[in-house]
Order: sequence, then C-alpha cells, then structure tokens
Amino acid sequence: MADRPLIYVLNGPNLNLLGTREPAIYGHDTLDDIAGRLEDQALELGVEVDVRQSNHEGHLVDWLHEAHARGAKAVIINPAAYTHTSVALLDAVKAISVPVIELHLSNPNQRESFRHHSFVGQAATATIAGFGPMGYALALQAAVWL
Ligand code: CA2
Repeated sequence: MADRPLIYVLNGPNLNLLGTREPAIYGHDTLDDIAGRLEDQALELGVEVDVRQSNHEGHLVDWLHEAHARGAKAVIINPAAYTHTSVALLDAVKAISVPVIELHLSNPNQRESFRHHSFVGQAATATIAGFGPMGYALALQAAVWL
C-alpha cells in the first residue's frame, strides 16, 4: 500500500507538562492523551502523524527542515513560548514549502500583552487558538484539506 501523507505535529517548551499543571488554562489532557487521539484520527483520515515535543528551539527548527526534506503534507506546530520570541522559527517556517498551521491551546490574544505577537504566525498558513486540546483535532482535520 502507498505511504499515507505525513503530518508533523510539533510541540514546544513546557508542553511536556500538559495535564499536570495549570488545567484551567491548558486542560486536563496530557500530550500523550492528545497524541493517542491524533493517531486514531489520522487512521480514519488516511494520513500518518508524527507527534513530537521539545524544550529546545533548535530541535523545533531541525524538525521543520526535516518535515520539508521528508515531503510532509503539513506541519501543525504549537511553538509555546517560542511563538512570541523566535525569529529562528519564523525563518524556518518561511524557508520550507510545507504548509504550517500554528496552534495554541489557549487564546493568546486574551492573555498578557506579550503573548499578542506571534513570529510564527507571520509565516504560518493559518492559526487555530483557544479551543483547548480539541484544537489539535481541528488542526489535523484542516491539514488534510490543505
Ligand atoms: O496556548 C498555548 O498553547 C500556548 O502556546 C502555550 C504556551 C504559552 O507560552 C503560549 O503563549 C500559548 C505555554 C505552554 C506551557 O505549557 C504548560 C503546560 C502545563 C503546565 C505548564 C505549562
């Protein structure tokens, strides 16, 4: 059988703590819970997901390059705090020809003013924010139709 289209789901710093702290902001699901559901959803949609998390900016840059090199159909990325600081991630998103969906659990525009600016959002194809863990499912559904 032919390979299924590949969708990277990248997660930035501190998202390894999901489900263990600040549930009022980020929900009760762990990243493993989310990854498990995405894998089930991917099977139904006929795609493959590769879900990763790193606390290191350079890993996220490398993975964006890798998604391009492997011919990924799309990247879904929650850059976490690097959203608001990282020119390196902006440059990496610009450098690849893979569509990138920026994703946030919370709605950063309703939070502190330092979260209102997104470097990644300047180059992303689209942004999904404020739906909690369900945002990952919405992003995967959207990525299939890009
Ligand atoms: O809402 C989002 O998804 C964010 O990307 C989350 C980032 C935040 O810096 C962005 O402004 C918006 C923070 C991720 C921290 O994750 C934690 C999870 C559980 C407990 C503590 C932190």
